[in-house]
Amino acid sequence: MKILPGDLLLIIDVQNDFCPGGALAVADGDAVVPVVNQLAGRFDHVVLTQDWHPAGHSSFATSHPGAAPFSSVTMPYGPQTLWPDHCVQGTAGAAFHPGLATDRAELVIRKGFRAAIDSYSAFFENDRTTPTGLAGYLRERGLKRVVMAGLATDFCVQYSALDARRLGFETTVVLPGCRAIDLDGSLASATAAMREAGVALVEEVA
Ligand code: VGL
Ligand code: ZN
Repeated sequence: MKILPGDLLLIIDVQNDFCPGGALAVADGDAVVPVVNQLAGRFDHVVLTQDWHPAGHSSFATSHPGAAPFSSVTMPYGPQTLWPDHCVQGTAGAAFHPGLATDRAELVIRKGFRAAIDSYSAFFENDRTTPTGLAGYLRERGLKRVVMAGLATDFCVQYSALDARRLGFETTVVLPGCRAIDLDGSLASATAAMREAGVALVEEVA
């Protein structure tokens, strides 16, 4: 993969709760750590996202009496999957994986920090309209391409990649640096949707 000075590496949610042993563990999630670390050393610009929910967040099944984790509800902004409690602000589960090389990151975008709305994408909350500011950051700095990896392929990576395309950025997802939750075929539909939207899916890191 050729990397240019105007490229930004966006590392999505490489946090303890998404790794084996975590509250919302993604199978083999920690396998992305060496891949993203190697990538981070090759980019001039590295940005991290961190899922960062208040206790009692509305995306937690425990906030909806009788609702099971991984079921879906309708929120004022649209459908929302309900998750086990995860990435609660300040907890060990919300911390970055201890092996993640964070030193070269110039910005950390925290998302999902408002109780009433979730945020999968690094660019918009789940209403698809409330911005995080990342698009402005990229534009002000003249960065043209976003290269992504992290967790989970079919949720936060997919939403970030589709939004990046919608905003007009060249977008690449490095699949060996991603792992999926894969709920009811969500990995296959995410891959298809990203390809359809013009996201470049890279199968090899080198
Ligand atoms: C994520 C579900 C809930 C993700 C975050 O990082 O993909 N998935 N919160
Ligand atoms: Zn979350």
